[in-house]
Amino acid sequence: MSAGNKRGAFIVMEGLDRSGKSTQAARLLERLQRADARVKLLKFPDRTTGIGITIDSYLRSESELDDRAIHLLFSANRWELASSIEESLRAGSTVLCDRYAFSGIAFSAAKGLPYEWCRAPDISLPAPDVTIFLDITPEKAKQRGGYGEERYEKEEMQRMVREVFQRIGSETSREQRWVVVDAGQDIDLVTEDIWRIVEPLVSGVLGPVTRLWE
Ligand code: NYM
Ligand code: MG
Repeated sequence: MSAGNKRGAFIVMEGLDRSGKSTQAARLLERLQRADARVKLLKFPDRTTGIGITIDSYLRSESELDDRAIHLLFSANRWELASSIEESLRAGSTVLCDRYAFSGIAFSAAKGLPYEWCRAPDISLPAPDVTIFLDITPEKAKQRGGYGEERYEKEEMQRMVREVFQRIGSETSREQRWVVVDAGQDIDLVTEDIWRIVEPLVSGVLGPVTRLWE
């Protein structure tokens, strides 16, 4: 990162299950490391923390939890890492995040919880400088070898999740950019589209870290 009062960029990747998000995040990490050594890759849910272990057990259907309780745990899992995200950004690292608060809203609202209720616990989290939404139809996602065993990995559910993601995108402010990338195209073209969005941010961004929906 160049000198001056720049901080690291906060980049979030979102999408349906099987949208290719984790593959693209890994490719982007590698490319960022070549361009700028200081980059951190995070993934939500972070299944390694105490809260994350509870979430993991729920996702694998090894335990049951009230819809609102699990929603709040997903949010708490972000809050427990919020200050370290901010510190990394201020220290000049690029932070790349595989899923964030938008997944929290999309999956819980798709289950039928009220949209505004779902958004509330994530208000004031560090806001991404850009969110890249890897858009794929649920039909196409399903063709990619089918879904795994985890909760939510069903075509009908994914269809509703996509609709909520589209609503989130339409309501995101200009400053907190939401960029849609066609994730149904050739994997290398997706990588190139993502790089075109991220490359201008590699040298860091000016101004303080903003907060979600404030
Ligand atoms: N998920 C993820 C939620 O329901 N709420 C959240 O806040 C987050 C971050 O967890 N189907 C869901 C989306 C996924 C699942 O994520 C696990 P992944 O990226 O498939 O490991
Ligand atoms: Mg998944």
